Amino acid sequence: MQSLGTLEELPKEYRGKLTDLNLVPLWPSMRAVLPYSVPSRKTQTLNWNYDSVRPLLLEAGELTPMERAERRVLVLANPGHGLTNMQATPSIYLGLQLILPGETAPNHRHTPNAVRIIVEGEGAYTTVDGEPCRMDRGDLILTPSGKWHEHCHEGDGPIVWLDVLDLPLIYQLEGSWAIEGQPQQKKLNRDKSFAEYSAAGVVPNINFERASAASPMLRYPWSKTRSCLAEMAEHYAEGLLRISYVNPETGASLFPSIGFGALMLRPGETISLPRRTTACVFHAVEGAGQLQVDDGDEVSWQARDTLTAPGYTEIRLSNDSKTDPAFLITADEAPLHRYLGIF
Ligand code: GTQ
Repeated sequence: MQSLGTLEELPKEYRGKLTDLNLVPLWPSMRAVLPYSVPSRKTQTLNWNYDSVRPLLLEAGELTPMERAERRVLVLANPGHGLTNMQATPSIYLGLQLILPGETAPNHRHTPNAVRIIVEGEGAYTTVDGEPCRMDRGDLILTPSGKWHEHCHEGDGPIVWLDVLDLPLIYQLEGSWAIEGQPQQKKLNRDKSFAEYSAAGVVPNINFERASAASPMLRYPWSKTRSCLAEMAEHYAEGLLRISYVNPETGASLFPSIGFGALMLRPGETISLPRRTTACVFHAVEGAGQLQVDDGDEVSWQARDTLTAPGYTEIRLSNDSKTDPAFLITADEAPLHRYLGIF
């Protein structure tokens, strides 16, 4: 490959004239933006160990009342992207959110899409456009772009969940904004959308109309996902045990930007995920093990930890236990890569 001219080779005076007119020569930066064969990746392989983060999150509960936070969140910022940019991967934002008993994170809606993955605690619910979605460990609660949502906690201990948003992408597109609303009237006692879609392959047909492209199901309980993976394991003695979370009407990913899935590792198993273009997020729901990216160092993880790995790599995950399975929820940018034709 030919080496290209550098900035320093250009006369200082010429560079100054370019700058004055807001011009930049391409060739000195050409290889940086179009590297040969493999893209440059800022996403670092990381584990945010929950046991380390939890005390700081609880301290935030003492330091900052809800009125002064609105959302009491510690953002899992991948240093490769710059801590203040709040990116776990190029387009995925991750945050651990704490609500204490009796607190409410007030009603609002915004353009970014969000999923909550419940990490610890019980007795909380998120009301999404009037529908209270209960939040149990490992559940996915969807608040698609534009839907009102407020989080309430009527349980005893703290509740913590992982927020997964396409905020970095929407922000980059200069499309990120929010509005506050009055507290929601709970129109229902429980999540209707889950009742409607609680049986696989069965969808409601009561004055039924597909009103929106967003997934109509707002809560994906972990108990269902776990039993599906466990039953799959009875049929497959080997091979990846993996599911995708989809819109039950269309089979599309939950959001156009982020795809969600879950993996089961059999006792003692090491799996290798095929090399793909997209960076990936892992949240360990059960078990403990190792993650290795290409020939890099191994990172240990345990239940409730959250990890990231860059794209274009081979990812190996292993289960430390010889007796029990391990389960991880995944999030990646595959839908966006597919749409853009770069997957
Ligand atoms: O719960 O609505 O972590 O609006 C970041 C922005 C959570 C939320 C975040 C948000 C929320």
